[in-house]
Amino acid sequence: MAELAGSFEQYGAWRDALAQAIVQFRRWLQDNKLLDAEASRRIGLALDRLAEDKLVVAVVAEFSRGKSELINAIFFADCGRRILPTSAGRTTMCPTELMYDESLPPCIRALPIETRAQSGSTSEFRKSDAEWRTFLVDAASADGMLEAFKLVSETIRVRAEEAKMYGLFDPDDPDHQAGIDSDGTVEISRWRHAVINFPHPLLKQGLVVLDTPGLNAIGAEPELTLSLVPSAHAVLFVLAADTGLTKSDLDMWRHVVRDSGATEHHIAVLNKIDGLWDGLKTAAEIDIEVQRQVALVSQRLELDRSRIFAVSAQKGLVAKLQHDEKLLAASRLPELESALVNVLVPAKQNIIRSQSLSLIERVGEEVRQTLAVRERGLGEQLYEMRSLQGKNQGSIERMLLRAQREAAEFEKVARKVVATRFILNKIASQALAPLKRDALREAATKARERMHKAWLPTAFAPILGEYFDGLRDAIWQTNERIAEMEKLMVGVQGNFAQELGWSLAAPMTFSIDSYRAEVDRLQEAAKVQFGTFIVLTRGKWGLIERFLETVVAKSRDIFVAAERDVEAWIGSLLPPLEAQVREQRVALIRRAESVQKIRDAQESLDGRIGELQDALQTVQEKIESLKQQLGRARATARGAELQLAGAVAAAAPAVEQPMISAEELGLVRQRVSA
Ligand SMILES: Nc1nc2c(ncn2[C@@H]2O[C@H](COP(=O)(O)OP(=O)(O)OP(=O)(O)O)[C@@H](O)[C@H]2O)c(=O)[nH]1
Ligand SMILES: [Mg+2]
Repeated sequence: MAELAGSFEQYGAWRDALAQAIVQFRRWLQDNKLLDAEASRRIGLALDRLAEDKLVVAVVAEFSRGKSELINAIFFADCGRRILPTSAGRTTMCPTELMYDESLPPCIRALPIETRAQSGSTSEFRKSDAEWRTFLVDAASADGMLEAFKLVSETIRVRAEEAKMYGLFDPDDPDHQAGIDSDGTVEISRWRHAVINFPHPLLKQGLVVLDTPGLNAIGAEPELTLSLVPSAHAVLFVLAADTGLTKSDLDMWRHVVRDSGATEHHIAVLNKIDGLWDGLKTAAEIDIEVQRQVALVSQRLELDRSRIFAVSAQKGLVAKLQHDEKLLAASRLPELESALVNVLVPAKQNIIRSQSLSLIERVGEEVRQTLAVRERGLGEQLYEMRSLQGKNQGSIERMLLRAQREAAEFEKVARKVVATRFILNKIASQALAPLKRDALREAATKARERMHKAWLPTAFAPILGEYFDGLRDAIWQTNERIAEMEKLMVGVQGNFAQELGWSLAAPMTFSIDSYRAEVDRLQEAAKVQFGTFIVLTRGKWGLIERFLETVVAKSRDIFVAAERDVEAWIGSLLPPLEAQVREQRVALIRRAESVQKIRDAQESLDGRIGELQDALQTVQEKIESLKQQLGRARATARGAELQLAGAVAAAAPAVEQPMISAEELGLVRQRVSA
C-alpha cells in the first residue's frame, strides 16, 4: 500500500502539474491575445480529461474466492479495519464501484434490482439520477461506514416469477429450482449496481475499484462483461488455493477476463495460501507447494507465470492492521501490489502524456505560425518605410497605390476560405450522419425485430453479426468523408502556398479506425457472451433482450465518442488558416494606412519606422517567450517518467520475492511499458 499510495500520489502530482502547465500556457496565450475560440475549446477539453482521469481496477472471480478481502487488504487497510463485507458463501451481491466524486457527499448510490424489468442498461440508468437511491455515509465514523457498506450484500426474497422477470431465475435450471423456498420465493440481490462515493486518499487520486459478485450475477448483467471489465486498466482475477481451479473459475476466466481484450492488463491472484501454513510444513515445503499450484494455474489459464501472484489477502490485511511486517511478507501481498502499480500507472501515464503533448505541440505550432506571419508583415513594412526615406511625393503615391492593390488582391484569395467553409460544412454533415443516434437506433430496432421473429436461437448470431457489419460500414463511410475533407484542406492550403507563399501545417491525419477496433472487440465479447446465454437461457427472450440492450448501449457509447472526435477534428481544420488570413489582412490594412498618413503628412516617417521597430521587437519577444512556454509545458509532461520508474524500481528490490525473479519482473515491466 505504501508503494501503491506513493506511485498514485506521484502520478496524481504529475497530472496536476501538467494541468497547471496547460493552464499557464492558456493564460499566456490569453494575455498575449493569441487564444482563438478553437484552441480554447481544445485546451478546455484536455483539462477536463485530466480532471476526470481515472485508474480503474476490476476484481473478478467466482464467489467466495476473496475478492472483497483482497480489495480491503490492498487498498483500504489504512481505514483501520475491514470495510467491504466478506464472509463464506455469497457476500457481494451486486457489482460495486468504489470511487470519489468530490461534487457529491460521501454516500452510497444504489440502483434497485427492479430496474432490470425496465428497458435500459446500467450505463443508461447512470445518466440520470431518477432510479438511484442515495444513502449518505458518515465518512468520519468507521462503524457507520462499515454498516453502510453492508448494503452491497443485501438480498430480498421474491416470487420465482418475479425473479424470472428480472432474468435471475430459470425454471429449467435444476440449481435454480433447488433454490425455491416452500413459499415459492427465491433470494436475489436487492440492488443491481452500487457506487460507493468515499473520500479515501487513493480514490481522491482518481482510483476506481470495481468489486464484482460471482458468476451467476455476472452472467445476468452483461454490462460487466461488455463494458466495465474490458474498460478497466487492470483486471485482477482471483482464485483460491483451497478450492483450486474449478470449471466455473475457468469459464469465468475465459468469458469475462481473457476474451475481454487487452491481456497485458490481466493479473491472476491465487489467494488463501495461508491455508497451506499448517504448522507442520517447512517454509521450503510450502513454497514448493505454492510454486506447483502457480505452475498449474499458469498452464490452465495460459497466462505467463510472472503474471500470477500467490497471496493471502486475509493475512495481508491482518498484518497491515497490526503492523506485523513478518506476517505481511509471508502474505506476499507487497509483490502483487508492485505488479499492480506497474500494470496500472505507466501505461496510463503514457496515454495522458502523449495526448497532452500532442495538444501542446499543435496549439503551439498554430500560434507560432500566426506570430511568424505577423513578424514577416512588420518586417516587410519596415523595409518599405526605410526605402521611402529621402523619396519624393511621387514615389510615396506609387507605394500607396501598390499597398492598396495588394490588399485588394489578398481579399480575392482570402475569399476562398469562405467558400471552403461552405463545402467543408456540407461534407461534415455527411461524415457525421452515419454516427448519429437515429441511424444507430434504426439498426438496433431492425436487429431486435428480426430476432423476435426468428424461430431458432441459431438465427440470432448471424443477425447480431449483420448488426456489427452495419456499424463497421458506418465507420467506413465516415472515414471516406474524413479523407475527402483532408484532401480538400490540402488543396486549399496548396493554393495559399502558391499564391501567397504561406506554409501551413498540414491538417492532422485522422481516421476513426480505432473505433472500428472497439466495435470488433465488442463483437468478440458479445459473441462469447451470446454463446453462454443460448446455453444458459435456452432461448429466454428477456435475457437476450437485456443483452441486446447492453450491446446497443455500448455501441452508442462508441459512436458518441467517435462523433465527438470527428467534430473536434473538423473544428480544427480551418481556424489556423482563418487566423492567418486575419493576421495578414490587419497587416495589409495597417500598411496602406501608414503610407497614407505619411503622404498626408499626418505622421513622420521616422516616427513610423520607430513604431514598426518596436512592434517587431515585441513580436520577436513573444516568439521567444512562446518557445519558453512550450519548453516548460513539454518538460512537465515528460518530467515525472524517470522519477516514477525510479521509484518503482527502487521499491521493488526492497521486497522479498521468492516466487518471481528480478529478471521476470523486469520482463513484465518491459512488456507493460511496451
Ligand atoms: N484463509 C483465508 N480466507 C480468506 C482469505 N481471503 C478471503 N478469505 C475468506 O474467504 C471468504 C470469502 O471472502 P470474500 O472476500 O467475501 O470473497 P468474495 O470473492 O468477495 O465473494 P463474493 O462477494 O461472494 O463474490 C471470507 O470468509 C473470507 O474471510 C485468505 O487469504 N485466507
Ligand atoms: Mg465479495
